[in-house]
Order: sequence, then C-alpha cells, then structure tokens
Amino acid sequence: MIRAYIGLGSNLGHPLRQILDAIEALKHLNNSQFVACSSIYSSTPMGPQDQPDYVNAVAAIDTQLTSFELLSALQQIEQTQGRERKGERWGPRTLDLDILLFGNEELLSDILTIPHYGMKTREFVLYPLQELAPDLVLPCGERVADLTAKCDRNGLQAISDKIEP
Ligand code: A4P
Ligand code: MG
Repeated sequence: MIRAYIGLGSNLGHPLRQILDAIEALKHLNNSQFVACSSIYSSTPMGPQDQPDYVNAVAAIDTQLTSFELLSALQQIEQTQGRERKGERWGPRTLDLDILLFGNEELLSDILTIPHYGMKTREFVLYPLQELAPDLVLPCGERVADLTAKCDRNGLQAISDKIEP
C-alpha cells in the first residue's frame, strides 16, 4: 500500500456538499483504504478574483492503485460530480481532485506531475496537509511544517473538524 494525499477543491454548485460527497467517494475507491481527511476550509480564490470563495480539504488514502490509475479514478469522481473543463486557467469548478503526493514518487509526465506543482506554496494545500501529517517530509527533503510556516494563511479558515473514517 502507498500513502497518497489528495487535494480537494470546489467553488461551484454548493461547494461544501461537493467536498463531502467527494470524501464519501474516496471512501469507496477500489483497492484503497481511506485514512482520514483534514478539517474542511474556506479559502480566497487563487487566480481570477471574480469567482466565489473555495472550499478546500486534503485527504489521505492508502492504495494499491498506480498513480495513473488513481488519477483516472479521481477524474471519474470529478465527472460524476458535474465537472466541466472550460479551459480557463484557475477558473471556477464544481470539483477539483489533485494528487498532491504519492508515497515518495517523483514523476514528470504529460498527464501527471507528482508532487503536485503548486503544493509547496498554496495555503489551502499546506495547512490542511500539515493538520493531517505534521511530520511529513516531501520527496525533495523539505518539511511540510517548514513550508507551512512560510506561507501566509490568506484568509484560510477551518469550517469543520477533521474527518476520521
Ligand atoms: N495533472 C498533472 N498532475 C496532476 C496531479 N498531480 N493531480 C493533469 C491531478 N491532475 C494532474 O487538470 C489538468 C490536468 O492536470 C489533468 O488532466 C491531469 O492530467 P484539471 O483539473 O483539468 O485542470 P485545473 O485543475 O483547472 O488546472 P490546474 O492548473 O491543475 O489548476 P489548479 O492548479 O488545481 O488550480 N483557489 C483556491 N482558494 N482553492 C483552490 O482549490 N484551485 C484552482 C485550480 C484555482 N484557484 C483555487 C483553487
Ligand atoms: Mg486539477
């Protein structure tokens, strides 16, 4: 089993509901075991500001899937929850599921980059990740706690408690 961390984000179509439904879907992923989910957070949009605030969280799973199989399973969940890809960079979405970390895997391919390219500087990734795994060290050797300490909260606020299985 490999421990993977997944970033969840939504700012359309009742975002809190989208995140809770996605957590339920992650609990039923094939060949995987749900470990825990951080608190759920509200966050200020990164990118275009004329869009609603986001709801974000980070979940941990243990999985026997490969990283590519996991990506495809996550994209299926996004589709089920009405994700439309409109091509606008950092535009609004019903559900975005990103693979943040996949064990210690480092991967750079056309369809998958691991660790996720933005995770080291995004408050809505780092704070929930640190809550789930305070001692975590990235494959590059950097500690999540150190990255979080350098990252402004930018209005990030917990709106629920941590979710255990
Ligand atoms: N892809 C490559 N690596 C990965 C990975 N590690 N995990 C590829 C998931 N997908 C990965 O993704 C585009 C392609 O990235 C996928 O087909 C996959 O092959 P997408 O979900 O279609 O596009 P996207 O999410 O719109 O693009 P991007 O650049 O990943 O957006 P971001 O960086 O995820 O930003 N503000 C707040 N407060 N909270 C947010 O969650 N999210 C975004 C989206 C903007 N602003 C935000 C938030
Ligand atoms: Mg994405």
